[in-house]
Amino acid sequence: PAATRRSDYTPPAWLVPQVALDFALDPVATRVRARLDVTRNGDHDTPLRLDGAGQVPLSVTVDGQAINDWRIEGEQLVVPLSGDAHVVETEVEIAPDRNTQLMGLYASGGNLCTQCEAEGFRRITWFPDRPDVLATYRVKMTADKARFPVLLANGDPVAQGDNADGTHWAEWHDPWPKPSYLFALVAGDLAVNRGTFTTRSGREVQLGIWVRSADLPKTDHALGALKLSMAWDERVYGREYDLDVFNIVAVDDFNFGAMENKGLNIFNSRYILADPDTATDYDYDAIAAVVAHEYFHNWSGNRITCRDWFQLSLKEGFTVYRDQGFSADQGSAAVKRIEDVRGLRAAQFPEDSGPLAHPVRPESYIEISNFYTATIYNKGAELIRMMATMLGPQRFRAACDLYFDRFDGTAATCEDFVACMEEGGGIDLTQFRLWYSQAGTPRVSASLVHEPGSGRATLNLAQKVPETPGQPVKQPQVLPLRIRLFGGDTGQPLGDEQLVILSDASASVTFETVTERPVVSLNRGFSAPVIVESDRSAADLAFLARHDDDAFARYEAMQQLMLDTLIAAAVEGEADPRAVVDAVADTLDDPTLDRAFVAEAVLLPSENFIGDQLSIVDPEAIFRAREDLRATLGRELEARWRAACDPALRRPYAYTPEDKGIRRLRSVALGYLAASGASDAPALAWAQFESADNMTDRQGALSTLVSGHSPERERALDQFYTRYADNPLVLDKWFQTQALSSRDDTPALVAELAQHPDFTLANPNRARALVGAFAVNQRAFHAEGGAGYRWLTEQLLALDKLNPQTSARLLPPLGRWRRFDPVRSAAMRAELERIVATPGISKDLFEQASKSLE
Ligand code: HT7
Ligand code: ZN
Repeated sequence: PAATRRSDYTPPAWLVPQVALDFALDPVATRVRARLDVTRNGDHDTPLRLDGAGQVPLSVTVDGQAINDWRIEGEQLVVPLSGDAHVVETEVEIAPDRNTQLMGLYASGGNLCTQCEAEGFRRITWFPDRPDVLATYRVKMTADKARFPVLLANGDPVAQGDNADGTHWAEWHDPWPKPSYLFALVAGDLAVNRGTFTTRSGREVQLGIWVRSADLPKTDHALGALKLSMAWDERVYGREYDLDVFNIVAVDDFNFGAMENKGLNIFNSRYILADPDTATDYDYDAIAAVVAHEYFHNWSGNRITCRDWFQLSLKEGFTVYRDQGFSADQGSAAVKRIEDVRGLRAAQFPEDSGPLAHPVRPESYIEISNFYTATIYNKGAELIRMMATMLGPQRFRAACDLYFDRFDGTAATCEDFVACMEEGGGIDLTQFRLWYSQAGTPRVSASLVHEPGSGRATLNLAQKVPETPGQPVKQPQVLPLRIRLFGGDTGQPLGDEQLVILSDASASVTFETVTERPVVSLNRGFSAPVIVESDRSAADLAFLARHDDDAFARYEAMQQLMLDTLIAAAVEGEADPRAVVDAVADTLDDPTLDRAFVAEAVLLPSENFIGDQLSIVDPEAIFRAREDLRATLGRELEARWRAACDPALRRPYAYTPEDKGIRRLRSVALGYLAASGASDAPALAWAQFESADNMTDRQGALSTLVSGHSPERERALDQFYTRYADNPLVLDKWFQTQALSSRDDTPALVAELAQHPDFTLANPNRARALVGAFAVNQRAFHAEGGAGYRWLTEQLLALDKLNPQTSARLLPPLGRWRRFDPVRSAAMRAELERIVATPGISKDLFEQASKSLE
């Protein structure tokens, strides 16, 4: 398949200022009539080219006359036009109920809905399906009234009526010009949770969360999050909502988390539905974050969209940065930052160091759906964060205002955004732009030299941006590093925090009048998304874990201490756990720390993260080293863990930051007790499981039991399954928890679960719950013999026939083959080769597999 290149961008030859769509909706055969007002863009004699996939035009007319000189070239309908403005009308028939890719118009749970980003609109009708063609849309939908009583589209409703044949119709109009990827409609039997929000200029907005009627009681949290988001965007960014209606619809079958269609967001139901019995604290937080994310797109994405898909991070990186800020403001900002950095390290760092590494603004793609990546989203957000750090809050806000004012109503580029940061912030970002074009995570080495005699301390810094596919040579990047010194004897800060901008390959920073032995706190708040390699001793790290006044840096010191111990144990076979045990004990004992922070700080780095630090990963050695340290911590601090999960301390469920922290620590403590081998651990976990009044405690207990061999394990799994057999989102947890088990027999159990009557690859959530979770279970996936690799490949090939996007997104664990021993490596490669050699695979899967082999 051919690649699309950023350098090939040309403006559209024809614009489409207005569109009218008329849908005769039916799951088996839907008729779509499209009326496009087209205008020539510039002086050229290029014909009109409309994109289409999976449909044949039943008719084509120009200015009301049927024409026959249209032709199909590849996936385009080519219409020769002579004048400068015409009305082009087409009619097509599509089959939503046969659409298993879930792109375009498809059926989910008996309802009809759309997903158009990135290139789904072309599966609905012929159109210049590119983000720089902005049109106003008028949409009429007709459907059977009994089956589809609710008809929704973008914008505001304008008219509706009944027909004599049992059908009804509704017309919607969206006054804001938008690209086709933001088009949406929904037809279904849905109930609504309504609310209102009055904007700061006095517009009353009707809010609606639409779900199947049985799910209505689970929508209050999402509605509340929507109102909070609307108020937050006004307060923090000065951005107000711009329509009279804002609807959200939840569907069970969805390729992603949610979609920001103008005025009609469509969500994966897992990011809407919540009640304490079925959703964990993690789910509640994720719902608020995704609701906020999609809402914030109304400005960062919809009012200002992307010129082309290479600019995807313009909207996604910025919007992630905005939703991270929103979530940080709802609870503990430090814990939120820790979670975000953990997510970045789990998903983006491996991507940036593997065969699929790409810049935040990529240069080419075969299938754009493969580029909705952690690099575009999360690293993109870190780029915005670094600019915000360098500008400071006032200048960053002024620069954002400039961007929103200057580019409102247009399709912009990453360069446009950076230029606004530069102009509005009064700063030169010439070199900073390398962050957009160079892939790879920079490595920073840091070492502090103290001369007690002169009182001078020198911090020597050096950076290296690693080689990545297609980019052998890199230039140094701009790294904003927040740094502070602490006195190693007193624990007191030595001077204020400094923002050091490292822009050369190496540099030194000098501190004067340092009379005490200094300990350096580096990259505080994770101010730059880099890997820091420092020569700080275990004692210094333990010191920072106790004394650093930056909560993130404190967490980071603890993680580094744990990591050093675990790597020594995995590689050399032994390590002294004393420093870790003491630091964990002190953290647990510190009454000034909030429990959510404590729960994060005492958790060991994941097996995958440990593996990411090693050039050759030995999954079994890593697992053993981690289990040994868990067991040691479990035994040595047993009384503390028992206190943290003492049932007597339980209070009735409440979704508050404090209660969330207590619950999180309770499950972490239960895990440590189980690891210690305490004979009553399964009984304690069972008691927590059985008596829980919320899903967080129940799932925490289940996860602990699932990695063991106690009779309580089977009882809990059976009870969980029976209790939630009718709840697909909770059944996903049942599958996922088992796929993440650390038991030896997990590969076999997972293969068995794939035969379970409730398992289906057709539902992306279910496929991700079992297949996706198994592939990131390092020990199980890489178990000797390569059965995990073969099983994943079979699932990917089967899924590819139904839903190429979802299949391609599950492939990356196979692409880590270079990091394993020759036997594993060869087995992984063989599976990638098998995928590439399979006739008829999608370009989605082909791109991921072939690039993983390069
Ligand atoms: N902007 C949305 C992206 C999205 C998507 C991409 C590919 C295929 C299906 C999809 N559904 C939604 C989601 C977001 O970032 O807000
Ligand atoms: Zn987004």
